[in-house]
Amino acid sequence: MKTLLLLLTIVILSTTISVTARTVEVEIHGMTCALCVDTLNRKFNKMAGISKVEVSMKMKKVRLVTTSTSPTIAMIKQAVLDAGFTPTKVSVVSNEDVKK
Ligand SMILES: [Cu+2]
Repeated sequence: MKTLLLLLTIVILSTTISVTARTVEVEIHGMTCALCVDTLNRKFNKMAGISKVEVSMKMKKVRLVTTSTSPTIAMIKQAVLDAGFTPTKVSVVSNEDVKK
């Protein structure tokens, strides 16, 4: 009985994890105009595991909603570099269910 309960807990927990989304904020250096915003938008919209992209020129930030594990922080940083910008800070702001 105890084992069953434990198993059930694990199943419930893993289900929760699989639907979990992560919000990542990237501070960007070198973003100056609408074209930069567009470039970053297109770059991240092409990446697997990203469900939402918000680029703020005013805040010089990109906010991404991703799956809990992919893409990795390193991949996100590399994507920013590939787009021609410098990621000054990458932070995971939340790791919870997406409210849509
Ligand atoms: Cu620009």
